[in-house]
Amino acid sequence: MGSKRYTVTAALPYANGPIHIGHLAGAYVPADIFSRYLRLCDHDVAFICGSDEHGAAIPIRAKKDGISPKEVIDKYHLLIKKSFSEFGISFDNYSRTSSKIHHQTAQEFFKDLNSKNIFLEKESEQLYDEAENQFLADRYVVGECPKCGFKEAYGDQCESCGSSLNPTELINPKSKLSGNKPVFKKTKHWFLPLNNFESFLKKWFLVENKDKWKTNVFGQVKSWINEGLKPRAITRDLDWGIPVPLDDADNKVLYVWFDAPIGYISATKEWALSKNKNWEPYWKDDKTQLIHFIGKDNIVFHCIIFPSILKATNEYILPENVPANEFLNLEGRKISTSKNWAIWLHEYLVDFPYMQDPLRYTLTSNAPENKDNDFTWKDFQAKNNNELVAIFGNFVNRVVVLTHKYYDGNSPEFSEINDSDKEILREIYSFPKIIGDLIENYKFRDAVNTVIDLARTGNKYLADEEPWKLIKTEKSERVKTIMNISLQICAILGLVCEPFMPSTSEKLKNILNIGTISWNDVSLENPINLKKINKAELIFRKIEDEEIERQLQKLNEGK
Ligand code: B3M
Ligand code: ZN
Repeated sequence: MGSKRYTVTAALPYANGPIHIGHLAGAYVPADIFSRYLRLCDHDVAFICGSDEHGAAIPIRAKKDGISPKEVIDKYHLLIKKSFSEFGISFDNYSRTSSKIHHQTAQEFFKDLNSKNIFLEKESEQLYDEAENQFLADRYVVGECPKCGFKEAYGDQCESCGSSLNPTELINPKSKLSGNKPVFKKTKHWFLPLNNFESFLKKWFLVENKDKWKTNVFGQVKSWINEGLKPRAITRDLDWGIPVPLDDADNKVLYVWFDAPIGYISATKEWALSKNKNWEPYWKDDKTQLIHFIGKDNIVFHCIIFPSILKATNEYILPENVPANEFLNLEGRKISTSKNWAIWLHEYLVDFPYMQDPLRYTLTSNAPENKDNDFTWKDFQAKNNNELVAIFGNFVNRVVVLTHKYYDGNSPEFSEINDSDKEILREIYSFPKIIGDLIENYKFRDAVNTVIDLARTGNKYLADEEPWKLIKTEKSERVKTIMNISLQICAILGLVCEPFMPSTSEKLKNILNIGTISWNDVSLENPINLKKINKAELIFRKIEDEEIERQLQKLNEGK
């Protein structure tokens, strides 16, 4: 089919620390489910991500660790890339913004918009740290939020109320470098006059596509637009970042939030180059669907600022959707890197080898789709033991073991079929469509819970039909029908669990001796026919209390 082209992006993580479960639940797991599903529908997909290596976060981290910014990004880029790949996040390209292709792409964007007179060039008084001889933008300065009073708000954003700020709006600002009170000093910057984009944004976001956005996304953007949009500086006085490509811009770099989203484009170019493809349709063909997966703190950048930049080029497409998630808490508390209150992906992968899928499953079935949600280790254990092991794994295991016992592993042919069989067949073949529709509507929780419902349906069918009793009677012929249908349920499970639990799907398909199946090729009219199946193998294992206690202890001790 290959009917549609999709460019799917997941927020570029800052290369100043490892990935934790909050990141995974917010953007990467849903983006991966979505991309894997689209590929199974034979669509043309570019699933794009990479490390965000600019911005104040990097040099601040470097200073803290006593290493260079370059050492910081190299260390974390590799760690993040490796852990994503081990976790089964199926990026087509995981790039980085320190790459040459990205510097060039971001500079060309700036030059293009500058030549179109989109920007405003303005001198203004900015905060300056005299001891460090440095202007204080973004994360270099903290102070009281003028909106909510939070004491540790950053120069660009208050993490407590989510407001976007200018450093000069902070009450009692303090330099992050020296701790000193900054002075004002004049400097020139380039601004994106968001006020000029107000009518475009109102029409495009608030009217034309009104019903497409998730309510949490719509609400945030609407209140932003209605508060009135102001010009926003897109350059910085910093020595870490992409140089502003103009002669009169010495020692100035592009604002990290100007260059980072362009990173999606550079990463697409890099990928296309490696595949001998043309990158442009992925960003310029209006039949392409561009979808940004992000956490809620990135909403304004993806729904207001980046679309304004794209619009200003007059060439690029706008996002079809931005299905942002809310936050995931951990054991009732906000995840915090500095307090080490987190579950780090690279550590999880060591502590729970070959157990990617139970974490992917838990993060999805408990995803913070519409409101903040809580991850607890007990819940993780319960979901694994009571749902994956007891429902999904148990069903598959019973079917495979019985098929070997009764038919030497051959999927039995059957001749008779009754009304309840017909009913169950109709039901099970409706699952791919139902689950696919939920995924297409970004309802990943409902989608994965429906996968478990299919396994439940299978268990109920077996329990109702009791083939283990019939096999000993004159009705043993009927067992062929029951086992054949049960095997078909297993095969559909192998297909529909793939986006959520790719390793499980692979194991299951190996047991059933089937290859890749296209999502839309499976139907009542075109049922899956199995032949000889392989021996049962464990697809899920129970998680013991001690394993959970060890993790809780590790968390509470801060390691
Ligand atoms: N680097 C991630 C964050 O805010 C930020 C996203 C960039 S997406 C273009 O945590
Ligand atoms: Zn605030």
